[in-house]
Amino acid sequence: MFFSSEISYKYLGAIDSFEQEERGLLLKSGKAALSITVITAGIIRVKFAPEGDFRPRRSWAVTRADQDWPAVSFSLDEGPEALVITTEKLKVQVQRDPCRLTISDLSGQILVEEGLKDGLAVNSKGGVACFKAMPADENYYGFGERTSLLNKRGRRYRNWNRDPVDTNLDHGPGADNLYQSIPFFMALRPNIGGYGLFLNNTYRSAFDMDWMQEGHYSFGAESGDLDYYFLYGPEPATIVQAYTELSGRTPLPPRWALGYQQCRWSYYPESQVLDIARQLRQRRLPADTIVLDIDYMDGYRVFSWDRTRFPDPKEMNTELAQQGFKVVAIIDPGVKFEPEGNYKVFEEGQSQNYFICKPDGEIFTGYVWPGLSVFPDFVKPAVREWWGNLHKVLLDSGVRGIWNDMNEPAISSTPFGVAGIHLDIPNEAKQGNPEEQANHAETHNLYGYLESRSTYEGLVRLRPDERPFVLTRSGFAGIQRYAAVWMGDNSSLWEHLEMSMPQLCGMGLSGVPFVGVDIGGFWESGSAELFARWIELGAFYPFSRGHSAEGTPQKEPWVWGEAVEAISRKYLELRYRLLPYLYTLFWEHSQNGSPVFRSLFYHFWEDATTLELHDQVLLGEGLMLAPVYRPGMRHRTVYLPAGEWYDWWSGQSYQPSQGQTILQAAPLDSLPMFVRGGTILPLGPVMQYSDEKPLDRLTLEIFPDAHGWANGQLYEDDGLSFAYQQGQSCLTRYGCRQVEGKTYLQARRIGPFEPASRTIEIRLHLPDGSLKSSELTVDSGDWEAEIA
Ligand code: MIG
Repeated sequence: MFFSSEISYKYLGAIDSFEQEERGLLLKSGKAALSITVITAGIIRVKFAPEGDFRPRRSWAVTRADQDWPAVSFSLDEGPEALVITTEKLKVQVQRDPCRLTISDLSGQILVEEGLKDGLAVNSKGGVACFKAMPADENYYGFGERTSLLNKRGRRYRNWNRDPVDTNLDHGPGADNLYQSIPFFMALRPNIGGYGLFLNNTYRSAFDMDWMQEGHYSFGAESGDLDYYFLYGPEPATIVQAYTELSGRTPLPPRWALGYQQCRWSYYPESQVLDIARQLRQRRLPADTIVLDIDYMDGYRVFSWDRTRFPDPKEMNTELAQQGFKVVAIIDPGVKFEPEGNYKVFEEGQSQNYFICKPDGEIFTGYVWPGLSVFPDFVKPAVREWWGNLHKVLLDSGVRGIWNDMNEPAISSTPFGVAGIHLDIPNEAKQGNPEEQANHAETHNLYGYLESRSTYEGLVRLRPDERPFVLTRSGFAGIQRYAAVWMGDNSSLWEHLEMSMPQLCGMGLSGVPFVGVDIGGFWESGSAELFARWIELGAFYPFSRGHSAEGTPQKEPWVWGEAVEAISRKYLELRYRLLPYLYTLFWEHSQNGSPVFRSLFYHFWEDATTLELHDQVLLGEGLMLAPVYRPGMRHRTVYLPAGEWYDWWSGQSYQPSQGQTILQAAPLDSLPMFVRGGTILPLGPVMQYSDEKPLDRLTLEIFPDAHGWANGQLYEDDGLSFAYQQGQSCLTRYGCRQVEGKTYLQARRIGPFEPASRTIEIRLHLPDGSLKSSELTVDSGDWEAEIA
């Protein structure tokens, strides 16, 4: 481990005694305790406490409690050399002397084993760590929010949330920890598949994926138990499904949040906000959201409006709503320290003891946008409730969603603008209710997570009929339950456009589907060509938002000239046409944890070429994007895994029997896109905003596989309320079959929700490049048609 060179390791040695428990084994070695818990046939939890006492489960825990999982059967075999637990999927062997854990599948294939021959090693400095063997052909993915390419073998990463303030450099491929910590990764080997590993520890922790090239990887934390879950695949989808059963999934967002969002630091005063909205509509650039950055506030006081810049927020928001816009406003956690100022948020929080105090009991202060500020302790349930309720002012004025920034938290030792250093809340500062005895060291990584939880829960309380939209910069494992996440302050650099693919795919593999990066880049200047390429890809980000920094040139889609504006329109229109598909993918995530934006290996891991492929992505299972991310390039190679693929633009089909690389023309207005044979994509009409009108015309784009078959599905509900949780939704499955030279298309709907009446346009793409289209004037839910 690389926290400190002073750390040495000791080995656990022999097991002295053990007891069988309801879900597994409790073992003792000297004073140390080790427990092995069978969570499901494919999920094993390993906990190790060097001093023998396991930490109590925390009230804010990001994972499901052991007893909340259904009962599971396993057998225990007590051999002279080893104890062996066998589940329906796995064998967990615990060697007695020295203690070594080996997990294999039922065929005997070893999946993971200790990395040191002397067995389980533990950090001797109060921290915990362990080492695992690293097969030469194993690759590692996920790790939450990271820069660089897909595969993290050979890298080492800390988990400690921070705002990387040296922006460009800190966002480069060598960057270490950023705003989010998700101590989860997936290990994958060609032909064998793999497993996920979640380190369930909120302290500062790290993964060292064999930086020293010694043939093992290690992970550990500065304090707390060594507590990890092994999640068996073998395929990526099963691993992500298991991990999101453990850490939770993203509930359906309001459908409008999947529309394009337009942001800048900052749009103000009111006239500028209205002008941006007007431009979007006049230029027919589809968009749902205008985002207000920090300058809408009065002196950066959270939950206030600057009444000079925004004399009547409610009127402005109503006017925007009439044009179909939803307003999202930023909220930072730092509350202006204003003992004399008559500032209600500060006064209430201080009188209730809601702000974090230093170990000596004095209130902790540091500088952020409002000047000297104090920081709510979101670990306390009462603080979360209070903070959540504060959003009433914003909701009352018509704000629809909340953007949580600076919540690592980012704090400076000096006023902004004066050179200073980043200030961390002291590790020993107490947090949470006294009985939990938590401190900042244990809860630092949860600051943004718990702020987002507070916001999410507050919005549900204040507006029980509307799903919240919360966006956050910082988070921890499980953040997907409460918020969408953007990757912070990138730059208008080609490298950052490229990196967005593996970065967002890594988040999806880490359980977080609703992700995006600032389209066009936040810092730096950029160029028309870069913006064009960026919006081509960004129009497909699950969270699709254009944003730019104060002091940089304007970066809206129309500032780059007519050609780029037309490209922006083309791709934003395509996003809006694809909303039925995109929304269905979010529903799929809520069912099985699958990412929306997927690396190719998610479905094609058995094809080893995909294991390093970072520059092509899948939107769902059916649609593959191969963007251009270098200046001057008008072609690119595209890797097509074995199967059938259709060029989205030309209809040309490819049937590689093994993976094949093609050279694809990609003029400036073209993002190479391919649809996998066997797919039916549901598309709607172009709209200027997501709820402009009901889906009155549904287009089914059918791309048959080699047998002439294809499948697709469409999930629908009211897009806004929680009625879907009471069953008010419907799922329509479409199946295309070829029988004796004839092609039939069938629709079957389940669920009581009734979509608006509509016509159906059927477009059957054939392998010879031809297209057969027909129309169905009434969509009755269940139907069957022959495609002539
Ligand atoms: O100190 O609110 O990442 O998106 O525009 C900078 C101003 C604070 C950082 C966010 C960025 C936002 C900016 N914020």
